[in-house]
Amino acid sequence: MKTGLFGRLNRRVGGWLLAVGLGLGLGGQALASDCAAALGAGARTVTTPELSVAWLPEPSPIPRDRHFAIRLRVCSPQAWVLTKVDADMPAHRHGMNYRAALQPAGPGLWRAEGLMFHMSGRWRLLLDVQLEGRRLRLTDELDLK
Ligand SMILES: [Cu+2]
Repeated sequence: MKTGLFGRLNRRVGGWLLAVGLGLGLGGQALASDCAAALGAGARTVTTPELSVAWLPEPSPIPRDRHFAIRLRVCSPQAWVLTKVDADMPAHRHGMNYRAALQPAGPGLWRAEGLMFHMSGRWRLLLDVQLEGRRLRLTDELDLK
């Protein structure tokens, strides 16, 4: 069991290092910025070697203690599907008090509704994607005032 866990962690770390390397390259930046541009000003992007996910909260910036939605776009040559949007506060070891509802909103587009960040501090957005049985979790962190 332990070797399996460490194996997965090692692969994840390797993937992140590769993602950082690509992100520094012009190609990775172009892919990420194209992906975000389609969502509008203020969109953020999470990039891995295989895909980018751009996301834009509505309203933006994210309000504290109020429901908000997120428009998301998955950019990849492959047909990755967004399967779940969630968030937590790693430093506090808790998640949201609400479960986000996720709906397709066009080719490569999704909309998550019903999120709420109920306190100030560092939140981590959790984006689960799937491609033919392979699953990846992408994360993005932001500070909420
Ligand atoms: Cu907290």
